[in-house]
Amino acid sequence: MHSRLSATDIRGVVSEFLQSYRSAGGVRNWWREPLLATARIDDRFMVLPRIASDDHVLPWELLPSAKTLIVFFIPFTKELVEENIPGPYPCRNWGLAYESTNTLIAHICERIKNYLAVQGYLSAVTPATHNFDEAKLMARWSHKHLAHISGLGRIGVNTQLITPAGCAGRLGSLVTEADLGDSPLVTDGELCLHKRGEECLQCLKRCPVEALSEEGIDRRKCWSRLRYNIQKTEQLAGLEDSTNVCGKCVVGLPCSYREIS
Ligand code: B12
Ligand code: SF4
Ligand code: SF4
Repeated sequence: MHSRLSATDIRGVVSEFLQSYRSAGGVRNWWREPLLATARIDDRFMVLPRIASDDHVLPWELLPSAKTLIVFFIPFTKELVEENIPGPYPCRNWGLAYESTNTLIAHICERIKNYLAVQGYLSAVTPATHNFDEAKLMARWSHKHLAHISGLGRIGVNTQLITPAGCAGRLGSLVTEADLGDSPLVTDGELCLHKRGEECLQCLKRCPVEALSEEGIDRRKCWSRLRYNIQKTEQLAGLEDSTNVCGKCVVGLPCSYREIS
């Protein structure tokens, strides 16, 4: 059965799913309402190997019949964002939310995929993370860059995607045969104050290992810190070894958190 679908339908599916996921019990709620954008698959994606990893996968390599990219951002609650501000190490809840949000992203992708399958469309999903080359510290499928192309947000000096709800949260994406068209949330201009020509650069000062500069990120420095945090800090003791967290450069900043109606 093929019917006319739009990004609004998918937003509804995600919102309903999150509501029942939260109320099912057994999971702590670290999340606000997700933001979602779609982009028709066309030549815009050809830029990916130039602006992200040079071997970045193109949407049609994931699913040859793909017509649309769907990308979503799950913003963290104000309480969690504020709890991660003090000190040089992440709070335990930041680590717990990392694990729990990766699981949630996988469930949301599956929910969208199943919903579209019922309408007669195939989809191909990708994981939230842990799909990167540890030598290059780059992924062949970068949600952040896909989100930039789709207009879900813009990349800030902190090298994170800033959305209309802020940058503290996590991203997921998938491709589908359904033609949902373009539905950007940000169409022009930057969301990062510095990139807009205003005074800021506060993110640079927040990094405990000086991994950030105006030129970008020293991935290796950041990675060493994330590994140190999970292996040596008391706050994260007992969490999965793959809990790669710090996040000081996404909290306590003018771009961290924005209320959305
Ligand atoms: C590898 C990786 C890392 C590496 C590299 C980080 C990085 N900046 O890319 C390390 C281990 C350091 C890392 C750290 C963190 N990560 Co990480 N990581 C990834 C992963 C797996 C791939 C990212 C990737 O391929 N980067 C590629 C390179 C090229 O990105 P880049 O250097 O930032 O890109 C620059 C160029 O594109 C350049 N550029 C040049 N020309 C042009 C032209 C245009 C038009 C544009 C747009 C850009 C551009 O500008 C960019 C910024 O400088 C993704 C998951 C995924 N599969 O997408 C998560 C991901 C990026 N990480 C995430 C997070 C949250 C973190 C941490 C906060 C850890 C934590 N959870 O506490 C830190 C933040 C560090 C930081 N400030 O970036 C989130 C980001 C959410 C967001 N709001 O953007 C992601 C998307 C995971 C998820 N599913 O949500 N991560
Ligand atoms: S802290 Fe300021 S300079 Fe850094 S990313 Fe956010 S808005 Fe941009
Ligand atoms: S995650 Fe931590 S170590 Fe990495 S760039 Fe951000 S503040 Fe620096």
